[in-house]
Amino acid sequence: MYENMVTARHYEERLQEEYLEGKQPAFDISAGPIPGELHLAAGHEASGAGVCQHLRDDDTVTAPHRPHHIAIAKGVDLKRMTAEIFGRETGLSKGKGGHMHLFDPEVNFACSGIIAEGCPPAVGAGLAAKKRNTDSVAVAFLGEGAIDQGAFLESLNMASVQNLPVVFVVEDNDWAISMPKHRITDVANGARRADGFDMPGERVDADDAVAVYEAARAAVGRARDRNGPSLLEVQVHRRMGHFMGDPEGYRPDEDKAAAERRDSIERLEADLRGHDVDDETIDDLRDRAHERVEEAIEWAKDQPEPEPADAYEDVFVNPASGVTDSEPSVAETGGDD
Ligand SMILES: Cc1ncc(C[n+]2csc(CCOP(=O)(O)OP(=O)(O)O)c2C)c(N)n1
Ligand SMILES: [Mg+2]
Repeated sequence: MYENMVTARHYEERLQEEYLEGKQPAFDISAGPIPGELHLAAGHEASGAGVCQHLRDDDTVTAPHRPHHIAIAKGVDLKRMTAEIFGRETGLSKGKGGHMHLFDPEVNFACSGIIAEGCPPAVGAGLAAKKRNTDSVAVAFLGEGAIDQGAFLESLNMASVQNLPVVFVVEDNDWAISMPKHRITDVANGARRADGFDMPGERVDADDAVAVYEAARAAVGRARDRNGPSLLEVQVHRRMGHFMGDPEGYRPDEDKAAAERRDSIERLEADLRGHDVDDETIDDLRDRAHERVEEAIEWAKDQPEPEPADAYEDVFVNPASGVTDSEPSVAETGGDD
């Protein structure tokens, strides 16, 4: 988990440097090697690592617009993910998705810039696992700013009433762009929402990555054992602006300073030392993480850019092309659910 979290943090530090190239002095979002928005997840690492540690490649994960730490923890190909972020042809989506739309079918990972959008597909993956009688599970990550979306609440209900192997993970960083959590809900402990759907709910602090790991073990285990869905709310910290270039004028200095003080990576490192893990081992883990990041970034920057003529390829689908006469309809199969 430590290596994983250090990889995610270093990856974003490096992306930040690359992103800023050519964008200043007057911030030009379309300039530089990574054009467009970039939402960094520094301070969220323990959530991705603690949860995904329990997952296999055949388990599904959907993530929101702040996805890097989750994608890394799920085992998404780091080189192809980086090429995607740099808009290169060999990227996961041939450079057409960008950092909010990473998609890796090898490890069943997808993310979206539409908040709470990942919840219904995760429920679909859970339903597929149930119907196919496999023991795979699905996890939907979302931010606390998305908890009043119908897509989230309807997904909780569907997962509950169908007893599906789905875990919903709310990453509560107290902010939805410039909107503090207390202005969107009176329920400070979001895990209590689980009660309304008769499923277990737990709130855990990401300061302690091992506590996230333990809570996730219970939730993922429940799903894998076919005992139904769970809701996990993880208190994380947004160490950065909402997106790169966000001047954060709305945010009290002390709030940001507190986020910087509460670093789950430092704490996990201290825990490891407390368990007699020596400096050399910690340095090795860190070096390995840094090397992997450098390799991925170097590789991605060397990749070709897509041909402008291919801009529309794989983007639009002829709605008629996927439908065949032999495809049985739900009515024909009778679908028991
Ligand atoms: C359906 C929808 N509405 C609005 C937006 C615009 N939007 C992008 S991020 C965001 C706030 C997200 O906050 P949160 O879910 O807490 O995630 P965080 O950015 O804090 O990780 C909003 C409203 C969107 N992407 N999708
Ligand atoms: Mg938030």
